[in-house]
Amino acid sequence: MDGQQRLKAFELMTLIRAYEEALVSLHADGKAAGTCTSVGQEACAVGVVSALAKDDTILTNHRSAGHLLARGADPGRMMAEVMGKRDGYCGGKSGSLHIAAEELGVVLTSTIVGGELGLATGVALSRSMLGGAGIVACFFGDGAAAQGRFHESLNLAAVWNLPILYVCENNSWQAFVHRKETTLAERVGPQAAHYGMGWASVDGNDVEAVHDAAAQAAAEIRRTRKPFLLELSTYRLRGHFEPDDQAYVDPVELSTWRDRDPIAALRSRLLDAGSPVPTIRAIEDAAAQRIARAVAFAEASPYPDVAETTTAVYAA
Ligand SMILES: Cc1ncc(C[n+]2csc(CCOP(=O)(O)OP(=O)(O)O)c2C)c(N)n1
Repeated sequence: MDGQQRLKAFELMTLIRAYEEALVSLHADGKAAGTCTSVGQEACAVGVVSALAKDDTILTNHRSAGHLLARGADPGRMMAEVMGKRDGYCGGKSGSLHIAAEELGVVLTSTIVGGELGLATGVALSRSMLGGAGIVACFFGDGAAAQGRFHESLNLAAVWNLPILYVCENNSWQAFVHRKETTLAERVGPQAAHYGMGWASVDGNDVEAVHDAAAQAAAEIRRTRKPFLLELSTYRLRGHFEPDDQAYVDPVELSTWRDRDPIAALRSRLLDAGSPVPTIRAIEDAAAQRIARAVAFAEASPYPDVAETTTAVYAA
């Protein structure tokens, strides 16, 4: 990343943090539904999404605000969606857990853990059969990687040569269960090798390392049209679903990762590289102001009409 890209990454990561913190307090005030935040994982979203091209497609999971905002989603429309308002990306019907934004190439946010893995296989298969150029990026957690669907999806993607960038955000938690209680495997990445797939495992709290690894992986997928698994080691700094007092979390582990906050790390790196303090502060202030405007927009947006509840929905 050059200096400009680093500043842009800082801007987006700060925006994501401000957005999620605002949602937490709106929820505390009874104005928004609970949500799964990605606080602590902003470098994963920004590092990967900044390595994607316009015609690439994204599928994601319940911890998706960072992926959407990094892709250029409007925070006001996202917040309106979480508040169930008409101006939300899905007319207020999806909440925070199912946002889809076709114009951003975000096909789906799945809250069925691992659901996005199987669906990404289908999206990439259709793309490859129709001859589209872009690749599919699929975000999921280490909990999803403990499912059979993970293995089935990777196996088929490898056999069918599907252009999928699998991005495992290994944040050590699977709802209220620590990863160590469900698997003895230290890493998710090496499992891709069993399917003949390339993989890499990098520090998910270092946005530059994530961006470089994702850019390299995406280039390889574009060249070979074969899948690749990128594992990002990170940590969920807030609870599973707001509100959550994290009483079940080892305080030493939590504080170790708080000291590795990806935004604070990038901030120090920028300052060390000569970015002036006023520049950094201006970015932080701009993010706070943008989120204040987003909150005002979402609050002013009306609730959908009762008649709209049965439009644009699908039932099998
Ligand atoms: C099939 C299925 N099983 C269980 C759940 C309940 N659930 C929601 S999130 C979650 C944990 C997911 O962990 P992980 O995939 O690591 O993602 P993270 O929340 O850590 O980002 C669980 C078990 C669900 N939504 N879907």
